[in-house]
Amino acid sequence: MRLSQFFMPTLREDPSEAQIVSHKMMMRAGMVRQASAGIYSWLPLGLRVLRRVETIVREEQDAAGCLELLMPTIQSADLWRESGRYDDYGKEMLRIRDRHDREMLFGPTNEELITDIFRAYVRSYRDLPKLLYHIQWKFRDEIRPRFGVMRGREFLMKDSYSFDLDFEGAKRAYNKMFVAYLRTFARMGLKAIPMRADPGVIGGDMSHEFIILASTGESQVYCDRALTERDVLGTAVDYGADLQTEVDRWTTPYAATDEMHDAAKAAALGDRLVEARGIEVGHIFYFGTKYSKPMNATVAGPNGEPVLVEMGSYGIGVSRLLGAIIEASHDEAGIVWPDSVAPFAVGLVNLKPGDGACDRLCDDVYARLRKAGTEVLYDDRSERAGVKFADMDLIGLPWQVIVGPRGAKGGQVEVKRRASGARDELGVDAALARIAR
Ligand code: 5CA
Repeated sequence: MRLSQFFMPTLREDPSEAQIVSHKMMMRAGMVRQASAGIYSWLPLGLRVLRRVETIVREEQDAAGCLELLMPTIQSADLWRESGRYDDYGKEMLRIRDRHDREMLFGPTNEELITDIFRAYVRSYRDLPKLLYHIQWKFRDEIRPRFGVMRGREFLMKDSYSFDLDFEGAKRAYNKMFVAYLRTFARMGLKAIPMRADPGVIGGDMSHEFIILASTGESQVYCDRALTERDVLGTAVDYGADLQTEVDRWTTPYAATDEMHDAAKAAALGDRLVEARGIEVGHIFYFGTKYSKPMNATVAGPNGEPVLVEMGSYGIGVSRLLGAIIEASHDEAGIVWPDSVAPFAVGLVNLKPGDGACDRLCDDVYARLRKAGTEVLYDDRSERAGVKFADMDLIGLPWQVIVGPRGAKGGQVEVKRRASGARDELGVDAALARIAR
């Protein structure tokens, strides 16, 4: 992609409304634009990252044996009356009337709708277990939307739902999702710590939040220092492993959110106790028959009698993750995208467009990178070098290839790794080999 033809409206100054670094940088990099409070348009650069994050989430759900479907954003109030949540949900639910004066709503989550789909088709315990998910926009009329995409009113969520015959089955599904979450966040370069959580309005009695520690986080958390020091990236557990052992390994050290905080247990940790702020990027719940009972979702059990299905739900804040990744990975100059979610792998900077040697060398590098299937953003604009460097650092692509008139004559380019700042003067072949590594 040539930057001269791209649409990336970067800003020199921090927007005044942005309070935390991820919000500032997303605005400055031209990733999103606020449409109204807590509602954002995704500009091309932001959308590319959102898609990357979504793809990792999807691949890990698929790997866990979860089946993707797609439910609508607009739901009928009737289903929510059946579960009893239509009144409980309060002002956070955006309620709408259609032209026939029927009560509708913009879905804040999908337990009711998925339970309705399940009960319409699934008849026998032999059809269990079932694990279904979708990735869809949600709306919650948050009282204080803030921090950009971190606490939006409209936001993209991955939500999965499990259906099992008994508690043991439900626990297996819960453990599968637990492990899928460890893998998902690790692939994004995030250290996400599972913490005992309050199931809240979703209900139930087994629940974990996955938390990224960050001083700007909205959640107060308490945990054993050992957890913060663990190398989360090493937990690429596969589903052949004993999942219960894996889950126990991650949940035995003390880690809890504010509501579940146990002062006595925490005190026992002594100076190993970490009190910190965190960003909730995922939340998993087991809630048994909380929805299947009022909505009468049953299957015929082994002896022919109807059995209420045991359920759980499992959410990931897909759009929130962009903010969380930036909070976890940036420096003074801008964002430092992990390779796995970067909008382009390489930024190619032509310091002197119009100079024959620079143009030829850039065209060559650009063509060869594209041929190798590497996504590259080519800054071919006639801007000052300082502007180009600042923009490139701000948007945080993992590699920069910088081509200036002096080096270009001798066929040399500069390769810079954004994360470390390490730079090398290399010939084109060596530069391409370095990036491909
Ligand atoms: N039905 C359950 C699980 S599928 C549920 O809705 N869980 S939740 O309320 O915890 O939301 C799941 C995830 O969505 C959260 O962990 C968080 O990462 C994200 N999320 C929730 N509210 C917002 C919001 N206002 N803005 C951005 N992300 C949000």
